[in-house]
Amino acid sequence: MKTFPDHFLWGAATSAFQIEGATDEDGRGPSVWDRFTAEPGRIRDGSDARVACDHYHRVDQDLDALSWLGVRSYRFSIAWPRVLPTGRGAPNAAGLDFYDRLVDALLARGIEPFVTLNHWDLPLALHDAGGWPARDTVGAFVHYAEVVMRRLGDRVRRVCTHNEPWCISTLGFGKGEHAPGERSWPRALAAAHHLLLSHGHATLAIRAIAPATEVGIVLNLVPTEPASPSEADREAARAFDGGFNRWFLDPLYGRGYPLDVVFDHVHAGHVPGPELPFVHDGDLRVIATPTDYLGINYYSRAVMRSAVVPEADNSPPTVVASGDKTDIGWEVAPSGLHAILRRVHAEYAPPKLYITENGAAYGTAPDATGRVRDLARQRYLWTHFAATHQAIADGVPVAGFYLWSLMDNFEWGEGYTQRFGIFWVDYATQARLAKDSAHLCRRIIRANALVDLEADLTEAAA
Ligand code: IFM
Repeated sequence: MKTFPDHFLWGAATSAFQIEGATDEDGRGPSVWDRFTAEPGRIRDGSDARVACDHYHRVDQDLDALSWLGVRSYRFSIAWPRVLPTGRGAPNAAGLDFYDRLVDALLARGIEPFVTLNHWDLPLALHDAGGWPARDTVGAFVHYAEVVMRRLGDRVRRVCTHNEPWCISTLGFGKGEHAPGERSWPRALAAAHHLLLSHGHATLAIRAIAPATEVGIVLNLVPTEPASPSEADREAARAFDGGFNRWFLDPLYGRGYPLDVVFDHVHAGHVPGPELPFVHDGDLRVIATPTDYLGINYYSRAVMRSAVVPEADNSPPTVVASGDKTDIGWEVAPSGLHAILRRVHAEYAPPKLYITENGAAYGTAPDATGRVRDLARQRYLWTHFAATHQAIADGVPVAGFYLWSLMDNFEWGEGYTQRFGIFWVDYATQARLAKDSAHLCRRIIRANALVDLEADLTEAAA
């Protein structure tokens, strides 16, 4: 059997806005996503996250699910507007208390908390004062990081500054698909820079408060290849890889912004010249502050053909993808996970890597017996575990794997139409139900090894 390293950190992941609900309880302020979901036409099924999975009132039940699963760690995000309702100033005691209790409850169960500070729910007041395109938001984020770490830093050993800055900047400000729904490349680029800059400053601030805590950032990375060896397809792949992956990896690892992509933006009229107007002296040094790990969220790859302009969605434009796709339209490509892990290790060498998210959207519902036979998700996860195992065998220092997601939840612009959970959520009753994939993960986590999938499926079917 293929075993994983001792102390491999098996985990499950969620984010506050996607599961908590209770958006106007206990002093929580509004976030940019509360406003976005209230705007007609923004969310595919017209839904919002005011209730979501009602996790705020069902924490114990969800912690029971984590204990049953046997994970060693739980990655969750803190809602900035719950802690600082207007983004600045004095903390809301009830908000901090909620996460304090969550951390203690996890530790009491032997589960390590992995805290994400920013999983997209920027306090609305901060957005209205300029938001991520404004440099002032950098200081506000550092203040928020300090408030959280002063309270939780004695118990939280892993913290992440931002989740997927590409989504916040590109989907939020460039393509208009996520909050705040703008379509302005100059503002998207400024937002991306301020996210990175605030990551660097917050990393330093967190270290000063909690020196024993691992600090890092989480990027969604998409391995990219040309559809053919033609020069045009290779150029399309270069541009996509540059905007999606290198725009974030290069500055984080001390190389500054990739010049080829800067010139793409100059050529497109997004910035006036090779000098990016929002970059001040010293910024790049701060952004490149060394971190303890890089978190990688992996879902799919991109195969680029020149005639197709990468279009707006959270998925990579797998323009010539053959084979299976998940319900959300993303190609199933476990080889891409192996490829991106190897590449990041070879080219950027973070001291440690976590797969901070991986999972698949399939709508498989409970059958007449109440069982969720989500075979496709089981195959998806198993093949991605296998790709991870191979990368570790190749020498990539992958220290953990977090399933996305613990339970079905509010999938941003897709509303509740996409189910990523290994637990089914019945939104009418808020009942949770372990899918077959949850049972498979439980066996794999217990064995700390890749069980034989086909034998496992036969056994489970018997
Ligand atoms: O649900 C999201 C999550 O919030 C961020 N990473 C990708 C997931 C699936 O789209």
